[in-house]
Amino acid sequence: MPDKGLGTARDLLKAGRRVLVLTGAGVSAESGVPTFRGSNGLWKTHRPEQLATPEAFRSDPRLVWEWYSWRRNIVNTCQPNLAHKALAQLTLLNGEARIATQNVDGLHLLALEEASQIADIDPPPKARPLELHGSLFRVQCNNCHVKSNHRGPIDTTSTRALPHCRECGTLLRPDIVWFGEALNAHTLEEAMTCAGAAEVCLVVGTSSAVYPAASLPLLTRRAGGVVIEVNPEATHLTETSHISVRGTAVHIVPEILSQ
Ligand code: BJW
Ligand code: ZN
Repeated sequence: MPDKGLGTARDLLKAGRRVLVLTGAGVSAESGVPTFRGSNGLWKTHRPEQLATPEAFRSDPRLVWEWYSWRRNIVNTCQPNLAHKALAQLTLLNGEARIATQNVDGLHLLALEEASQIADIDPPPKARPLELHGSLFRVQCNNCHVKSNHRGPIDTTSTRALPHCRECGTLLRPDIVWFGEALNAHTLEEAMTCAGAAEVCLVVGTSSAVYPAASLPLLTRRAGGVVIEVNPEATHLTETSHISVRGTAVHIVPEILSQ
């Protein structure tokens, strides 16, 4: 059974240099970004297989782009919260701490950019979050495999109006990892290496229902590290974590990372 100690979590995070932070939709919930599962989650009103699979995109790209455009518009109104900020500080100050996120909202990166600007330092490359499931603000060409940033509005009035590749004219897709698709091999490998080497794996705001992300804390545990979970509810990970702190990201994360 997991211990529920907030104080123990703080002590372990203070002592541990090698820290992997795995985050999910819950870390951005208090910024106003909807989660996927649960009573108010996106999957209550949208079926994943109609929107988050390559088959869905092939059969109705306009519907899929409408959904991503709607989510981009929501995220564009959101700001990093105190949990994103505390985690950005952690990776800025501790060169051996790393964030791996399942989120595609870019809020960890924004928090890092803001923290670096305030501190007037260039963030080290390793402070950049590993974005396991891609980004809402990047697009990808299935033909020439080029990825590019895309922040502007998406015209979803017709298939022809959707974004197309400048090089080859192919319809572009969101740079998101859909169900059944492989994660970027380098990103996943780096996350797995960090997980295996971590003294502490801090898991914030994820239901731990989606693989391979959900297996990262298990790698830490298997290698002798400690798993700390922060979540207002019990998850698939709760029983295997050493410490499970019940509470929201904004309430708990700054507290357990405070010196
Ligand atoms: C708060 C809070 C607050 C609320 N503070 N907390 C092994 C076993 C079984 C199945 C599989 C397996 N391996 C692979 C699979 C298949 C599949 C999978 O895992 N399926 C499961 C559902 C069973 N995985 C895949 O298909 C992956 N690909 C793959 O494995 O490829 C293999 C391959 C190899 C080689 C060649 C080809 C293939 C890809 C997974 C991609 C996931 N994509 C999605 C959607 C697209 C992204 C998008 O549109 O945004 O990513 S699914 C969706 O779930 C999204 C999320 O990133 C992901 C995780 O969700 P998350 O973040 O945990 O959110 P929620 O909503 O579930 O939970 C929120 C939590 O926050 C809750 O716990 C709340 O309590 C909490 N919370 N408020 C803190 N304020
Ligand atoms: Zn192309």
